[in-house]
Amino acid sequence: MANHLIPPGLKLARSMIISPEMNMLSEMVTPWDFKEEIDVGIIGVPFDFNRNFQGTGEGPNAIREAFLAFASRSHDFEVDFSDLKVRDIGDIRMHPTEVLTCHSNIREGLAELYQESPDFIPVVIGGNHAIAAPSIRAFREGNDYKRAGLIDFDAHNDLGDPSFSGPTAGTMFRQVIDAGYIEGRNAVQIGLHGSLAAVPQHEYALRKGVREIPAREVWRRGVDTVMEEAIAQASEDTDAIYVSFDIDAIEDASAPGTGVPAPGGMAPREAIEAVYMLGKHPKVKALDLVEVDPLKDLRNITSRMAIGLLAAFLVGLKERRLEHG
Ligand SMILES: [Mn+2]
Repeated sequence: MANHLIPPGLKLARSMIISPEMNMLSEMVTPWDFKEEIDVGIIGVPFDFNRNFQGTGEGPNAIREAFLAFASRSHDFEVDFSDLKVRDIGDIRMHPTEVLTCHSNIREGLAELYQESPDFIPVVIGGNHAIAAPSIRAFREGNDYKRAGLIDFDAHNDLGDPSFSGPTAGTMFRQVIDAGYIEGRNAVQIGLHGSLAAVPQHEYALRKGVREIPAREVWRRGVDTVMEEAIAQASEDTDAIYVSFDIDAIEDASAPGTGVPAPGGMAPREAIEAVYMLGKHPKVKALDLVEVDPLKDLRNITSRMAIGLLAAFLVGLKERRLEHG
């Protein structure tokens, strides 16, 4: 097992829906033996250091539990992705007190996986959004992409100045843009909404060429149109796209279990369609799903939303495999 990786924090129990007619995700997503060639590897990052109380460290296990209610065929897309090999790689080991040790474990653990493993698409499950910085650094350092794009779904810019608050869940995109891992003109933020917008962060986005697509623009112009534009911008002169999905991009009522919710976000249907399009696109090489906080959740709505997104991504990926191999 690679450095800083420990076995999954939760082994999936057998689903209560036991039927030979259904291929439940809980049966399909088994632990990885680190040898088999796989399509998707799920990596838990139970990181939740923040100045206020959070339960995002419980996110990976809550999402693993939510697998129990899903099967591999999508009614909406009329696609069965049961022949994709999706494996649970395990969790990145966290340090109980040292934030920066957690960050370097994420960066080194993921970079090592990228370097040593055959091609697979990592789905990194947080954890709070701060993990996107070490995850993107690893994505760049562990692969030989010349340039990479970023598509981020979020209620907020997360482009705060780290010299004020450090490597938090509000500064990580500025960290990776300033460090040259992503060029601003290849970064797109989708689903921004509500009135919790910091003016200097918006100005930074304008200065660096980061495209902002508010949730309002998604419903007014349509998800297909804005996603085509987002993919075009993240693809221009790049050979890979990293997708980061902060669950707070979605309307509060459909994702209540998160730290900084705001009303008026993307509709679940729009988010599902967007992630499906990204699963289908050959340049998309990594996905993170962050900010699910089961301690704030209601009836696991938010964990199920996360699986809904993951399932749509897998549907897209299945279609990508059919088209491009
Ligand atoms: Mn965020």
